[in-house]
Amino acid sequence: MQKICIIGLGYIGLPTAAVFARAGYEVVGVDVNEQVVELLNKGEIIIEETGLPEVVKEAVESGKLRASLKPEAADAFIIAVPTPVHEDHTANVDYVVSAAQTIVPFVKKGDVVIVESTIPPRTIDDVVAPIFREAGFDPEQDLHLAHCPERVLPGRILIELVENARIVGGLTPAAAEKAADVYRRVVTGDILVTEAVTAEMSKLMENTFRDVNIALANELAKICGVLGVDAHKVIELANRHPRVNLHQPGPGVGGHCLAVDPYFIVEKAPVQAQMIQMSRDINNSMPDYVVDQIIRMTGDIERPSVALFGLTYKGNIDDVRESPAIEIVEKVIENPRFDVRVHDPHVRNEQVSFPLASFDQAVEEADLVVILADHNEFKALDTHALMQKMARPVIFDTKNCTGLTSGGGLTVHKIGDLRGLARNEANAVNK
Ligand code: SAJ
Repeated sequence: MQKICIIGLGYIGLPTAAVFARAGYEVVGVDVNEQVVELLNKGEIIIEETGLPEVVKEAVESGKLRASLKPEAADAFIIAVPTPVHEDHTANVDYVVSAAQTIVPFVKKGDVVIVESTIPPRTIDDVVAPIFREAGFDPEQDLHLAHCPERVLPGRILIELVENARIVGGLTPAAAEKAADVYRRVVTGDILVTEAVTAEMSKLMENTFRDVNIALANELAKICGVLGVDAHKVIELANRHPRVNLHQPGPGVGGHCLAVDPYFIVEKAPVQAQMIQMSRDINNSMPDYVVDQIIRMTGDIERPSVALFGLTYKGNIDDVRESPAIEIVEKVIENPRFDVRVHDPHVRNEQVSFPLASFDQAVEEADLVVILADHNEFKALDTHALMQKMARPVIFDTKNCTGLTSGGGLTVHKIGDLRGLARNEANAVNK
């Protein structure tokens, strides 16, 4: 096994291509985006991920990694394209289907074909295998078809690609073994071999586990808002129990994984998947909850200046996909009462549809600073500058990341601690 063709050079496909090239494979990365292909061939990338620019540059310079608009013959094919959702939240596997179709002319008997994209249960059996069957292959005999879900955490991708355990689910036991071999040269974590459908379900449950737990934390934050309790303290104390691990409340759940994957289970078993659906609803309600609190915090000002800090779906990345922060910004901008400034040192103007401000521009005469992402920059806010520049130094920390507390003229509210707001107001909003 020498050559690997990777379809999709996004957040998963690109680092995978670079790490596989670094391990000695000849890698061709394929993407429909001409700019991505052109840049990669120069050793450059457009996504932000710790350590990735260096690994890519080295891989391209070594001649082991190159990009192309078209697939080519290889020993193994890895499909790493997005699976977005339709309006009704059902999975859109169109990109996986078209990726499989584009490689069909280049696949030969004995090749390994792996889907890393997240897919609903039974997609390998019911959608991908038939594409090869129609092309004249017997997918069980002629090919080694497998689902090997990516499980890396943005911000830690290069480490987790190598160190995490990998689940490899084959259409047949032989396919699982062959596909596992592809990863053995790169991965130091355990390789866990199973059937395709079990791999599909395991991946979805990992993210669903996290989504449901975050929903519980968000519900706790709302309950504490009504009862006048500090949810962050409750979490800290409860987590001292050896079998309790409450998650963190926040402005909502974003990204292309947690906010999407649980629906792939709901789609297949809507009657049974009650808690999963409800968790999605609770997490989806958080942007409105945050906007309601912003309205309360500025209720006494005629035209409040609100500075919104952080647009990405989590800290220290540049990814604004499915970001609850974007939803919150749009809702606040829609409200004509507010003078809005938006600041995010990790986001470029062309990524968003509203103007971005520098830190200084954003805080100048602001009545409220709202933290929506836990970037390192916001964990070390210059309180002196805030006190000097803001018209009224009030912070609403929806990520509980600033470490700031009320005092010395500064007022700090947190997503799970709204005791600084009048209790009767809290009741009014939460009813
Ligand atoms: N979040 C909270 N509270 C928490 C933890 C997270 O509100 O206690 C929010 C984050 O702010 C963010 C969202 O959840 O908006 C998702 O962030 P994340 O860090 O939990 O996960 P992702 O979406 O970046 O990556 C997840 C990971 N899955 C798990 O941790 C089970 C990653 O390993 C997967 O590879 C990735 O999904 C994926 O691609 O499926």
